[in-house]
Amino acid sequence: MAERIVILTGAGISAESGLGTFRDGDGLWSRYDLNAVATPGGFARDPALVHEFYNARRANARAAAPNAAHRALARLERDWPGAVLIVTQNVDDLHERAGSRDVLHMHGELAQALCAACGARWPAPAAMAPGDSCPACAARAVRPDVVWFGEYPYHMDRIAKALRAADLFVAIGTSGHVYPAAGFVQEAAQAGARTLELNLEPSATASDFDAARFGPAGVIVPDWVA
Ligand code: BJW
Repeated sequence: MAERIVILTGAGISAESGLGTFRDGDGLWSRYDLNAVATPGGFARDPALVHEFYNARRANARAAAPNAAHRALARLERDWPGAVLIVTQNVDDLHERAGSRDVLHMHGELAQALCAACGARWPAPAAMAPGDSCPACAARAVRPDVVWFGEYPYHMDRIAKALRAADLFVAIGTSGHVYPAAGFVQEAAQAGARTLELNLEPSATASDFDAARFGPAGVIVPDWVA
């Protein structure tokens, strides 16, 4: 197939798997102060609170199962090998567990631990805690391997290249409030891609898309893939 499809996913695609979104009425940011749990400064001030936040989310993600939307995207990739790239802002591994292979986690992964001193990465234990030491360099600088506000998202070179080459850009279940991901629709459109939003309701960047379908991801994503 000549089509190259870049699919950006956000918390909304995992909502029907029971994982909370951030900015919906009952979302994580209604219960937690994002400055306390999702910034380098918050981690420096209270690492125990930040570990507690991510330990709980890691446990929830491990207990969750992929839903019909994750499975539909995995089917799309199987049907069009080499044509589909998923760029996810999500730190869960539900795309991979549904069978998707070409997945970039631009905001990191709950399943990984990162040493802020030497950059080593290893599978995160169920419960991380302040004072844990790095298995590679022994520094007590262990953190969740996630991208906080003010930090540089991962895989940006590969994402920029894919957006420039895309024929179709699809955003699924993301509010369009967090950059640089919220700017991808404009980057892809400027490079000539058609753009489609699949979301429960119009995002902050809805007017940038050529087309949209609204409803629960578990319904509208399989409908779109079919
Ligand atoms: C459903 C559904 C269902 C519900 N079916 N849909 C001023 C202007 C512009 C930018 C900035 C600025 N000031 C600061 C910045 C930069 C900052 C930023 O964007 N801030 C904004 C808040 C303004 N960004 C950064 O700091 C980033 N780094 C950076 O910019 O580096 C410099 C740089 C510049 C240029 C190029 C490259 C680099 C880093 C951002 C890191 C975000 N980190 C978090 C937490 C870490 C991971 C984690 O703990 O999980 O990532 S914040 C949080 O938001 C998380 C998410 O990945 C991210 C996006 O949220 P998402 O996925 O959109 O979720 P929600 O809840 O917002 O939306 C859910 C959607 O689903 C809604 O639309 C619902 O309707 C829908 N939905 N149920 C379908 N069943």
